[in-house]
Amino acid sequence: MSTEAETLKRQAAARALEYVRSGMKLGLGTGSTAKHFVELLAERVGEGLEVVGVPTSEVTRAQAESLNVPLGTLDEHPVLDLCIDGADEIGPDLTLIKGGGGALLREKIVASAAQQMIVIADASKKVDRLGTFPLPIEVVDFGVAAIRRGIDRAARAAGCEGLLTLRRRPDGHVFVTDQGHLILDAAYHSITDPAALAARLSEVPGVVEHGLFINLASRVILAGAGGVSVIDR
Ligand code: ABF
Repeated sequence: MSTEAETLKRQAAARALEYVRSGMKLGLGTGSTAKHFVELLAERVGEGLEVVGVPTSEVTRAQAESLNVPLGTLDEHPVLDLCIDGADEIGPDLTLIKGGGGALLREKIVASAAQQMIVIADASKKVDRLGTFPLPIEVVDFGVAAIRRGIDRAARAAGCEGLLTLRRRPDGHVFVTDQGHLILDAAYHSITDPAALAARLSEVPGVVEHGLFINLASRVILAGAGGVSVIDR
C-alpha cells in the first residue's frame, strides 16, 4: 500500500476521532484504516480521554492493549455509542462489503450493537455498485461442499453467479477466523440487489455470516486527493 493511501486512511481516521467523546463505549474495527484510528485514539487516551473499546478482532485487541486503550467485552457493554471501522467497498445507501480482513462476524455483531457506525476509508473504496471486491462469506467447518452448493443456489436466486474460493493464509494453510470458521470469497463482480443477496445467503444452512452490511453504516468518512468528505445516510 502506497504512502499516499496510508496518509488518506489516517486522515479519515483522524476525522472520525472528532465524533468521540469522553465516556463513550466504542466498537474498534479491524484493518489498516481502523489501525490508524486505534493509534490516534490511544494518543487521546494518553491525554486523558476516557473511553472503553470493544475490539472486533484479536488483532485489534492486541494492538489496543499494547497502546493502553481500555478495553471491555460486548457482554459487559452490550450497547455501544459508536463503532468505527473500515470497509472493502462502500456502495449506494452506504451499503458495504466487509470481511477482507476476515473479521466480518465480530465486526457485524459489534456494529449492530452500536448506536452509530462510522466507516472510515480512502476514497478508492467508494463504488457505484458493489461486487468488484469478492464478497467474504463465513461458513462452518462441516459439509463445505454442500454449503457451497447452497450458496450458489441462493446467489443465483438473487441474480449473482461467481466462483467461491476457500480463503487461505499466505503460508498456504486454510484461513480460520477468530470464531473458528472458514471463509469463502465469492467473485460475483456485480451485486445488483445487495439486500436480496444478503437475505438469500442468510438462509443457507452453514453460512454463519456474510460481508454485506446493509443499513448499518450511518456515516462514511472518505479521504481523497481533494480532501476529507463526510457522507450521511
Ligand atoms: C475491516 O478491514 C474489514 O471489514 C475490511 O475487510 C477491511 C478494510 O481494510 P483496510 O482498512 O485495510 O482497507 O474493516
